[in-house]
Amino acid sequence: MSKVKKENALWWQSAVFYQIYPKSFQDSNHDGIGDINGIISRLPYLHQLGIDAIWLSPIYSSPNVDNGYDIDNYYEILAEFGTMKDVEQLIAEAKTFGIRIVMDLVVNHTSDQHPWFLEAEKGNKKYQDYYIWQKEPPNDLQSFFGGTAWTFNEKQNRYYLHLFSKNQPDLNWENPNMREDIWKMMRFWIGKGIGGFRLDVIDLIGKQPEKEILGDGPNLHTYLQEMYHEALKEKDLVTIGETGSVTPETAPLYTAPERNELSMVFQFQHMALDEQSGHSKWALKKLSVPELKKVLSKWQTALPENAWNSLFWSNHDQPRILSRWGDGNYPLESGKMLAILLHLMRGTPFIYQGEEIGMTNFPIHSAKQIQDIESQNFYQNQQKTGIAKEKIFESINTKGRDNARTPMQWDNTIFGGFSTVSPWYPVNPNHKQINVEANLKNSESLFYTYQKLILLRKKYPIIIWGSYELLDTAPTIFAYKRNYEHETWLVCANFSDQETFYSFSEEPETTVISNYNVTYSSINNLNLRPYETFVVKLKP
Ligand code: TEU
Ligand code: CA
Repeated sequence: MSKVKKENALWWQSAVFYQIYPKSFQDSNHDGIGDINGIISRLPYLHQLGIDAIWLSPIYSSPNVDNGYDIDNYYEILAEFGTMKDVEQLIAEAKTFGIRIVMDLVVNHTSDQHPWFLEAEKGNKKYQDYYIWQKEPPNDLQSFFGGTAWTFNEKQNRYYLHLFSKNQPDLNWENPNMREDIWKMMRFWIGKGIGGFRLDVIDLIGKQPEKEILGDGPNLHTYLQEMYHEALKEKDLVTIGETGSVTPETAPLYTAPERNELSMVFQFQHMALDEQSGHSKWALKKLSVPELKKVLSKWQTALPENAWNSLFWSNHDQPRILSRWGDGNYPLESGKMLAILLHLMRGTPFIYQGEEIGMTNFPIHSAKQIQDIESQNFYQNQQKTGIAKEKIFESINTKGRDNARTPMQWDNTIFGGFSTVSPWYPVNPNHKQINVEANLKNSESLFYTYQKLILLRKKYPIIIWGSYELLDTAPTIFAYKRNYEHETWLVCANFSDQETFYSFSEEPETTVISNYNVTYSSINNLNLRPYETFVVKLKP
């Protein structure tokens, strides 16, 4: 197996990405809704953090049934977010900070208000073939948001497929005219100087719904190769595929460079570890640390040398990682532990807005507070089957997507510095303590750990290129080695609120980073405190 060399690095292999959920990042015009100018005003902050690229969740024109993941015009910006001029300015100003803008490409489906669907409904033959229709539902395929995936359309007197809400009809990827329209749209955005695309549920585009084949359909990779040749190949772009169905075995099909498909994928196997297997995400289960070690390590080692992957704890669909797998009694220690464990791995790290300052879940107590369509549907369906309210709220508060979507907490003022008026969704009351300003003032804060981790990645190629080996330790000790050009680093985390004894036989040379501010002169006979985590370079 040939070793990948740092000389051949592509920009996105040494980069750290930051995801922005525009609606909740920064309001600039006092309407309680985040916007593009708000993002521009916060570029210096992102530059201080040290990130290289922003994945921008959708900002296109949208009826907002699924907060922008239902697009009715790919060429227009949602008015409440700003204008195309603002976006051009964002791309240009970000560039002055060395930050690239990565757009969210949502092409598995459109909004039912997209002119293509409206034309299809009217009987326009060309556009009918842009969607997936059936006289009768061929099966009882379920939508990811609950309920049937086949909805009857009165005007057409037949059923159409929607794997998400009924207002998000699935596009028919078998239609070459439809694909040509997508390539054209992608070229339009590439022409604006963006850094690339995050491709929403892209593993679904090869689906064969009649056969209930969704992810990984037979033509999936043909379409991705066509996309590369028709839209991507001339520019040095990053493409990150959101692929819920990907396994370490199928990942190289998307990411092996010679296949000319995508740069990397998001895998979700670690995100499923706190749900009961075979059930939905709402069926809660406690995380097992040994399982987490196993899954993450498998992704570190199973990919061929030339395939690449992403690293993440959170995004706009997931609960806050600190509330999920951190510990409220040790927010700083456990938050730093999670950050160090992930950022010392091989792959491109993604930070979700607010993760770097320790934002947490938002407690929902009434149905009125549920904003997200997935949680709303879940709530209604559960109510119908007579499940106790407390149980429903427990699931929603643990796993609901609203947790990640509360406004960014900039300071301790009434609306958290996000807006001067009452925001579209309440700011988490803990913004009085947890906010950017407080983080920046305190040199021991989580922010500075993230900042340091990003700097370390820039400085030490071992983090980017080193091989990975999970160490066989105590169950709750997550320890691994990275090795590169005769140098070995050891990463060790006590993933537990219990003091844990562990002894390594190796000798440390220097301490790279730690969450208890310790310099480790020996790693024999350690009594590791709750969540104690360190990275040391070993003596050769
Ligand atoms: O999410 C894909 C997806 O499968 C989600 O339904 C995911 O399973 C769920 O959110 C986990 O709770 C993408 C986007 O990231 C999401 O925001 C969109 O709602 C969805 O696609 C449809 O575009
Ligand atoms: Ca605004």
